[in-house]
Formats: sequence, C-alpha cells, structure tokens
Amino acid sequence: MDRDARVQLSKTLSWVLRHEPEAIGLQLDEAGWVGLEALAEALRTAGRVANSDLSVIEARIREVVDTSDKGRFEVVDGRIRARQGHSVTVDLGHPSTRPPERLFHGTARRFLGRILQAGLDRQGRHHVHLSSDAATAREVGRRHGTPVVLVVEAARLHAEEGLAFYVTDNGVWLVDRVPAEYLATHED
Ligand code: HQG
Repeated sequence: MDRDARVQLSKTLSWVLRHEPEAIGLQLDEAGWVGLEALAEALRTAGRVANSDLSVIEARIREVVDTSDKGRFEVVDGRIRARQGHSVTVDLGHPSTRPPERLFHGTARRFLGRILQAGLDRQGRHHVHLSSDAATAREVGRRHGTPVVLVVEAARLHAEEGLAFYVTDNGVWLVDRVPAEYLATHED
C-alpha cells in the first residue's frame, strides 16, 4: 500500500476499534479485542475497504499495525485491538504503575487558559494522555494548533490524590484527570 492508503486505513481502524465498532456491526470484547478475520469481513461488508479477498484485507490491516508510528494497535493470536484512545468502555487490563516524578502533556495554546484554571480532563476519551518526554508531548499538542507543553507533577498527584496511572506498551501514560495545581507550563 502507499502511504495515503495506509493512513486512510489506520483512521478507519481507529474509528472502529476505539469509537464505533457497532457502526460496522462489530462487537469488541471487554478488553477491546476483535478477531482480525471478523474485522476484515465487517469492513468489507460495510464498504469501508476495497472489495478483496479477506486474506488480502487482513494483510493490509497487519501492514498498518506494523507500520503505525505510534504503535496504535496490537495483534495477538489472530485478534486485534487499539492500544489506547478509546471512547467505548473497555478494560485494557494494564496494571496501575507508580508514575515518574514528571510527565508531559501537549496541547494547543488556545486551550491553555482554561486548562490552567480547570485542570486536564478526559474530554471524549477514557483517560487524559500524558507523555514521558516533552518532545513527544509537543507533537501531540501540534495536532490541535500551536503547541504548548505542560509539566505534570505526576508523582505528587499519585501520592496526594491517590489517582491511578497506567502505562501502555507503547509508552503512553493514562490518568483520569490532572487538577490544575499539578500543572505548570514547560519552558524549553
Ligand atoms: C484538551 C493521539 C480545554 C487536551 C496522541 C487536548 C495522544 C482541555 C484535547 C492521543 C481540557 C483533547 C490523545 C480542559 C484537556 N479545557 N481543553 N479542561 N482538558 N483539554 O485528542 O491528549 O493519533 O482527545 O489538552 O498521540 O491531544 O489518536 O487528546 O488538546 O496519545 O493515536 O483537549 O491521541 O494519538 O484532545 O491526544 P484528544 P490528546 P492517536
């Protein structure tokens, strides 16, 4: 596949595996998994992929999984799931982990005033997403506009408020919310 086709299929997979599986008649299990073959068939029936053999569609899905810059999806034993970013209820089964001293969150400058007042909340997703380095956070923020990076005092938040932190296999940190008093803007 060329890059555009991969990006397009990756977006379709994100939509189905994170947000609207039922839109193409799929049901995820409680941990977010669905069979690769069932997914390929549902995408084909819904006209979301070119009409090819299921084995061809499956191979394309695997290509997207293998080339995803952020490791968005994982395939195990013929099943696939999104690693994070869901709005549908799933229990990803990550053990909660003690966070490092500081984590980072990238956002757009236009959200900054509100975030420094109200803290970070989950918006449409399951969790607030945090990064372990400022450069990654800046790239996340750039998706929304002129990026700005916030430092999260994660260890103190964990100790004082007892909030659970989770880290996904691809290094994204997840937490329910970050109150404003644990946030500061990051100076390069
Ligand atoms: C902002 C991508 C106003 C928040 C990335 C963010 C990430 C507030 C936006 C993953 C707010 C939500 C997640 C408040 C939070 N007031 N704005 N109180 N609290 N916000 O896309 O963290 O490509 O849902 O700062 O790499 O940007 O999907 O979250 O700007 O890991 O694989 O509300 O998405 O990965 O935006 O990104 P998002 P995010 P994928």
